[in-house]
Amino acid sequence: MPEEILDLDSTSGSGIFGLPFKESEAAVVYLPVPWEATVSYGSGASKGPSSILKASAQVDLYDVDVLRPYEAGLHMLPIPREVRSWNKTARAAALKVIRAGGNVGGSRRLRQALDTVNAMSARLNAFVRRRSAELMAAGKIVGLVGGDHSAPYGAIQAAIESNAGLGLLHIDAHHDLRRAYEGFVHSHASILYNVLSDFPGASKLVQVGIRDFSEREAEFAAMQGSRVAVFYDRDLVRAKFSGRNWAKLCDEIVAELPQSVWITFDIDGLDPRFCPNTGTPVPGGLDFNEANFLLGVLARSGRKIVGFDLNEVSPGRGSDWDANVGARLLYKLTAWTLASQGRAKLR
Ligand SMILES: [Mn+2]
Repeated sequence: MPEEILDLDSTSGSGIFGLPFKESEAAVVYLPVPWEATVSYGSGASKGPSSILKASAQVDLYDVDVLRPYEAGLHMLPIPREVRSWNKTARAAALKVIRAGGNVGGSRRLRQALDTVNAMSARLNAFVRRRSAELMAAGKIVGLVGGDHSAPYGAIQAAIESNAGLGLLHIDAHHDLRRAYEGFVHSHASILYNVLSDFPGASKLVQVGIRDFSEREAEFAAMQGSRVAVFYDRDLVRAKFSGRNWAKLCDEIVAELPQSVWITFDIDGLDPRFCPNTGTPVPGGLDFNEANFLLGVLARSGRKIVGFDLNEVSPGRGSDWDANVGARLLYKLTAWTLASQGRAKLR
């Protein structure tokens, strides 16, 4: 559908990116997950989906990398009410545990609160897995929009179950390899630990931009052998400072990935000037253009991006900058994913 037929001007504001597509007409369906039960520092990630939806209206649909990616149809599902409700219950319980420093000790009250959080997380994961699997079975590309980084666990599970030998490209400031951070089994800081431990079908994890982590996490990553490849921010920066170019580094990163890839993107993998209000910002990180270039190298490599998640976008008070960047990143993730599947053409 060329722009004239879509009549984009008259439909602006109707759906994500101002597009008119219904779920049935869309190749890409965004699953919004307003969840931030276990955030440990700054809050606001549960407003990620609504703020990205709002900011998406001002993203120009013309894309310099991919020819008319919107023609495949892009649709965001309504924000699930049950998730909002579970998040509220789980967050209230989690705060009790967090205020006690994650130390439940012999307190029955705190033990109950911890059990509530873990039970709600399990419920969320089952919901996200079921909805993702339904969409994938209907031939949709799933783009999960968090939420904190624990939100996509069920979507990653569904992707692993329907794609043999799936690899994960993980862009983040953090390893997210902590076991039950603050006692929460499904903490935002534990997602990749859980994915590696729970799903033997995850054949490979490639982490990029990592720069704030514990010794135990680094040891855990190293212990996984060839199943995990880490491109620490410090090492990428040193390589660049010594004259290696980003294109070559991207080739090295992509070479670690198998044929089918899920992208799990924590916005804090970017330099915090692109996400000043994210929950756990860390200096350093990727430039927006570096991240986009890396996605392009992946899409052009002949590998298939089967789906993706974008997390930890948190709107600031009185500023839509974080949501603006989030919406633009969501569009780029979508465009490269479609191109990698031959459902949109590279320019
Ligand atoms: Mn993360």
